[in-house]
Amino acid sequence: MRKITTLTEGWRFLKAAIPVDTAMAYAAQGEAVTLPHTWNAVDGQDGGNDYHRGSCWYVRELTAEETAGERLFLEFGGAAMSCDVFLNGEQLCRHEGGYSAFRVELSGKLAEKNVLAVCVSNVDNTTVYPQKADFTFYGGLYRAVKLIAVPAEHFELLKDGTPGIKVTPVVDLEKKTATVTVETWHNAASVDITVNGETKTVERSAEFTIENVRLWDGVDDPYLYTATAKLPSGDEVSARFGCRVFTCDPEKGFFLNGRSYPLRGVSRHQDLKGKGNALSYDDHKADMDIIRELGANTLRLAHYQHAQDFYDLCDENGVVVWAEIPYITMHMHDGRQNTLDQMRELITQCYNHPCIAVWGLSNEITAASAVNEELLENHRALNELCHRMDPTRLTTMADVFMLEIDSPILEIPDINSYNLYFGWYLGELEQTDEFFDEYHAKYPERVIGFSEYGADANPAFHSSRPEKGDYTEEYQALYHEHMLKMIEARPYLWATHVWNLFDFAADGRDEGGKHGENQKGLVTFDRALRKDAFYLYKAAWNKREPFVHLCGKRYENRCEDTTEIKVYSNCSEVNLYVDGTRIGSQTGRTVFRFEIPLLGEHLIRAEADGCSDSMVIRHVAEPDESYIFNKAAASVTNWFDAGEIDPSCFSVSDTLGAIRANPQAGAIVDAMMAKGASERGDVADAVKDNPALQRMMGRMTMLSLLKQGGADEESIKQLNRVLQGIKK
Ligand code: GCB
Repeated sequence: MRKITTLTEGWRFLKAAIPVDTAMAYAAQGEAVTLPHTWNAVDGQDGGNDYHRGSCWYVRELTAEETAGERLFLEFGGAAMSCDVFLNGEQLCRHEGGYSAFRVELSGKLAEKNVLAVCVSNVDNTTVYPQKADFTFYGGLYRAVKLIAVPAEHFELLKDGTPGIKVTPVVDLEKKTATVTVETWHNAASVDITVNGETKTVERSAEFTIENVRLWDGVDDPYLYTATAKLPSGDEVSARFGCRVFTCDPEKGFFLNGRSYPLRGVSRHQDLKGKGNALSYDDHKADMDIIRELGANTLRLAHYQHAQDFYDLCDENGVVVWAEIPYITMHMHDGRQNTLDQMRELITQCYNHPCIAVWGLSNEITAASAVNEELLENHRALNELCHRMDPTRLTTMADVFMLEIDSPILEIPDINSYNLYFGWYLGELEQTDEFFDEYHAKYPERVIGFSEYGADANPAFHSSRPEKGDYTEEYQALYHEHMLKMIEARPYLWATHVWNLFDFAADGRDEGGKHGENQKGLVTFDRALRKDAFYLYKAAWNKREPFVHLCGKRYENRCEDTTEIKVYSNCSEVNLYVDGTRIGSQTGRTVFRFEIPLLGEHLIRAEADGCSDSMVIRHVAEPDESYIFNKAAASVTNWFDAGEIDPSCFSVSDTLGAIRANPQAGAIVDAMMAKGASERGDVADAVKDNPALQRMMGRMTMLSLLKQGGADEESIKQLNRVLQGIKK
């Protein structure tokens, strides 16, 4: 029998990079903490990019009885980012990588009274990923630590945090059977393996056939089987598994069990306001409930290995998962081994989860690194490792928008995906459509997906004329309306993932009225508020029960005489009532728009298929200033709309490409941009040398580019005056 004790209580935390002896001597003066714990729950979320990155200690007494013939191990569910474990002052192990589990043996090392001292570090370095990304790299013992006692004959515990059992189901859809291979690792002479009521006694591995197999069929029926392995000593492990077939077609997209099953969903970071990454099972479960409500059938679990509890929840709820390691943004010359270690652990620890469809090799790795032989070799090594360890799954990669589509790196993983933020950071919404059309036309035989897209929104900000960069809830909703249509028109996209389901901690960010948050979430960081865009996807994806949602509930004070009322619903007909009177109905799909006169305060109610939603809005004389984040930019918009522009001459409303096509106008703009770049000391050469970026900027309006670059109103007006002097 295996005895497992979770070491939750009794820890002392010392926020100091001190030697082990000092940590042990001063432990009593440390802060009493319970696990899971991170030291960045507050400073990692409040902006300033100044959260504590260093080495800290967790110390506690360990009174473990070592029974004769037993072996004792410690299991760390996650220690971010690197960890040194000491027992009574002696170092037992070092583990590098903050997101995978590891174990260490204690047998024969225990005294009567013991001190366990664990040094955890999230200090920046050049060998352990991640080092460059926007999310907070929380430090801490943020997952469970367990003491495991097993008999002398037991399943392997040490090798890469293995569960000791590996289950590979291969399904024959025509015959409705599954051949299930169960492999085990242990030090006994034989093992009893049981699958579906049948037990086989073998040395290491056994094969089973399941007739009339019940498939793991995505969100509709995620049926799970269990394989159990038991040694004569009584040590036992088990793994749930699912019988399913994943395939991808370059023209038709993703298939589950032989039927078309477009993967449409979101990404998730594992953190929460006030808690950092130290989440409880209930926190994970609450997130999964939101995902179920949304109706997503896929999750990209970014940008690292998530908690086993969460992969379990995905198994149980039929959510198809993209799993990945934090090989992100910037390749590190000395980080190669760490990428391989993290991938080996990810696959070893997560192999049995039926939810996982693909292994992600890297994310936007060319954002800050050149595509050179070293980078290619690292990717080839990772790709080969994945295929060697797991021939049943595909590999993929999340590519940054400026990675040329003919880059050799795209040929390494089995399938690809792009992160595109046209319509947010740079470029216009439509450039997304054009990008995929061009890619698909050029490489019709390649499988391509959309691994990230999103726009930040602070639900305090509102506008009736939303535009890129205004952080309004309305712009985020419009952005996603465009993307939803774009996606629905391109069934070849094997998977699409909104970035992100939840706002998350990015301590280096300070934008959109909040410090330390990336606000691209469809739901706020504390999970308390679903932004309007959440309901757009719910309307498109959740087929389970009818619902109707009125957009703009937080946009109460409006100064227009006629206002748009927008409704998201999964029903085909929506009725609208103003102050109790039905003013009309619309039939359609997902998005329903009404125009109503705004005279005073009105009670608006939308009804569809027996459900309803209501809100109060009112007419005000002046715009409500509290709704505007960037007041300067908003005034440029107003000025720009005033009709001061002569369309027969150039202006800031022309695209950079059109302006550059005219030698005189082009020279003025180029000189101005070069000056701006040198003043900012920015990566002008990188931009000049990047054809994809150049093409993309060429399609943007000058106004959009200037606003993006933070130009003030006066310089925009000045350039416009100059351009207006040049005939087209
Ligand atoms: C990306 C990154 C992601 C960021 C996101 C953003 O491309 O992969 O980690 O959070 O952009 O919001 O800028």
